[in-house]
Amino acid sequence: MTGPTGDVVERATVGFTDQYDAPAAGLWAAPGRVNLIGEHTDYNDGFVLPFALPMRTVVAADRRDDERWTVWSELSGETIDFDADDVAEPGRVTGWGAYVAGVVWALRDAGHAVPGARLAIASDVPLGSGLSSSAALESAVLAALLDLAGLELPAERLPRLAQRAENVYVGAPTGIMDQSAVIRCRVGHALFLDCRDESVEHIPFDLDAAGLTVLVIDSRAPHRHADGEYAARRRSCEAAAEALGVPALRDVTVDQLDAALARLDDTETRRRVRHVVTEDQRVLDTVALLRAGRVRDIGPLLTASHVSMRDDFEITVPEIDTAVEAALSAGALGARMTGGGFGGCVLALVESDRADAVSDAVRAAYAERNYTAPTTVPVLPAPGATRLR
Ligand code: GAF
Repeated sequence: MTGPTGDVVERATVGFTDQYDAPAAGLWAAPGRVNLIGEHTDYNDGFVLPFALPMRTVVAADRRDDERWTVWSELSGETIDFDADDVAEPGRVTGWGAYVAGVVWALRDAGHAVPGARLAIASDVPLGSGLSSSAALESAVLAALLDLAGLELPAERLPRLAQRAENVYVGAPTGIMDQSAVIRCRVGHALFLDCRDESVEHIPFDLDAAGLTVLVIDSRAPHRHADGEYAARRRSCEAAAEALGVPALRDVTVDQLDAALARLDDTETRRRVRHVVTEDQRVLDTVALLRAGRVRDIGPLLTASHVSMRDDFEITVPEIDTAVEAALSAGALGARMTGGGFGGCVLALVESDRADAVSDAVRAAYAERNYTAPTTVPVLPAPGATRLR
């Protein structure tokens, strides 16, 4: 997890002044996220339990008098520019700029007037690691544009706007988890989200008090969820729900699972369904344990989630499985891949005094296999998107 150095707020502030020769009107930030548990359940109308990361994307911005948007990003070092025609319909701006243009498009498509703006973007959220750098970018830009436009929308409406930017403008068929996490999470809490009605409960997740640490291990195996595999999993779940005559797989409970599986003749589809149905239950069980203050006891659920993703949903890769196995062998209470899959990050729940030993064990397992060295970072639940000044 390396990237530009120095404070991210400072980098956005200075980046703005350097680019536009004037101070920004304001600064907005949105974090990355890890999902504690509940993977590929969001687009099945199910349950998820993410928390926000301390790594953030920061946008410095001011208004323009015309309908143009100029955007500088430290990550590419480029400045892009687009106008009202480019956001008249999806797809006209491509590359990283599409996430910004997509937000302008989504706001305008929802009937809001969006003023032209100049933006400078800096970020500590690693790209392509499954930590929601896209949702962080969309959500920071959304927060900035709403304020510049003088629009006050209820927080619960914002994730759908950011998600539409990604689904429709960028064209990635993701669910509602990432934008919800990035926008609605609270410090010290995990966000228990019902993806059907978008109701949330902020579940206290006080790792420090429990003497525990969550390590985020970047597998360094690049993760791509805009590609075919994510979309294929989603199609398979939707087809299974249709075959079972339910609106979504969320409507199948673990008690009904065997009967539901018996009605599906394709073994691969059966595995996909089993993952989603059992994963929803694992989220509910995790929430119940956390509500009871039994943080330590969620470890086996995390590991069971990983096994289900590996064997039933088939979205892990060798680097990821190696990291999980090494972490568990070194005493992690539970470990699992987090995010869309096919690379990205693993999270491990560890006794704080075992954190170094677990990190060392993962690095050693990687070295044995000649994988690119992983990075490990201890994280605590951080706040969601906000205006900084
Ligand atoms: C990605 C998607 F963006 C989310 O909507 C979710 O489906 C996740 O993969 C898997 O749980 O992060």
